Amino acid sequence: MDKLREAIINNDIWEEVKNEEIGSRIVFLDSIDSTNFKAKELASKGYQSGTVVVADEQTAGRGRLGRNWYSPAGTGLWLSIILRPDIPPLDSPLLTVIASLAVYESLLVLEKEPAAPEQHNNTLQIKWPNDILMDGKKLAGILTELSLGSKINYAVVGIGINVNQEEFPAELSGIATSLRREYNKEIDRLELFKKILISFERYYFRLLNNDGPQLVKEWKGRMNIIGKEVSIHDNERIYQGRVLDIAEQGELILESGGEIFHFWAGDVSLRSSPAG
Ligand code: BT5
Repeated sequence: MDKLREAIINNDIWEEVKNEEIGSRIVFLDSIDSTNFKAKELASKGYQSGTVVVADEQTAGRGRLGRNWYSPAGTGLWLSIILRPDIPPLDSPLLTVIASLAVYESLLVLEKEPAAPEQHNNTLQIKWPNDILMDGKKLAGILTELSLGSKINYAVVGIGINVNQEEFPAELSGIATSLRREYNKEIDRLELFKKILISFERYYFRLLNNDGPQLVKEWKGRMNIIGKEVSIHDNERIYQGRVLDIAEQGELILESGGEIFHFWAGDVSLRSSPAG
């Protein structure tokens, strides 16, 4: 039996990660349309904050704006975390910030392990607002969804990481990569999953303890975008300009044609090298 499935079904993970909240309940599914859909359904039924939904395969994995997220069986980490954070709705972009910091940190540990092949640079980078790239190709994506009233009723933070895919479909092969491809070896999904739960909880508790501005600083430090000339596709419009900063709620500040724009979402490409 697959180690990840076995550990979840046997309830081994909670003991090992020693978290207080994240992973306090873990639901494993062999196949599901989308772990985010499932997590939203469970959250609306009252499942506790910290519940994690993990699937071996997603048949309708989702990116932002209803895009597809390719999630074949046995190869990736496809998971969604239910949260009930007591933070203002305006701070909700920070949930994506902490998720990408947690993924980044968990992958960085891997990078320090020996046996990484020399032919790759293995440069990890966060790409605003929701991607983790390695050598410019997308390794992981995050999709945060909210149920809002005057407060956040619940949030679902979906994380997709390409772990052991050897190949990608033609339309993704130029833009996507996996840990397997970058390191030339099989990566243990269970170990990576545990690292993510531990790291996510640490960042999450910092967020709840009003450490948002510092978290954004750390996030910004893992990007390479300030001062760059970029195009941003947002709501059917394309804005071209220079990135001035990433501000306190994680929003990107762009100077374009003498005007200043704030973006909370959007697809960014560098104007000199349209990657990602
Ligand atoms: C994202 O959207 O990057 C968010 C992806 C979130 C996936 C997780 S998996 C667990 C949870 N359950 C879900 O249903 N979703 C979450 P976006 O920035 O919109 O990027 C989507 C684009 O990435 C697609 O249009 C493709 O171009 C590309 N793409 C699709 N599958 C990919 C993959 N496996 N690896 C890299 N790129 C991919």
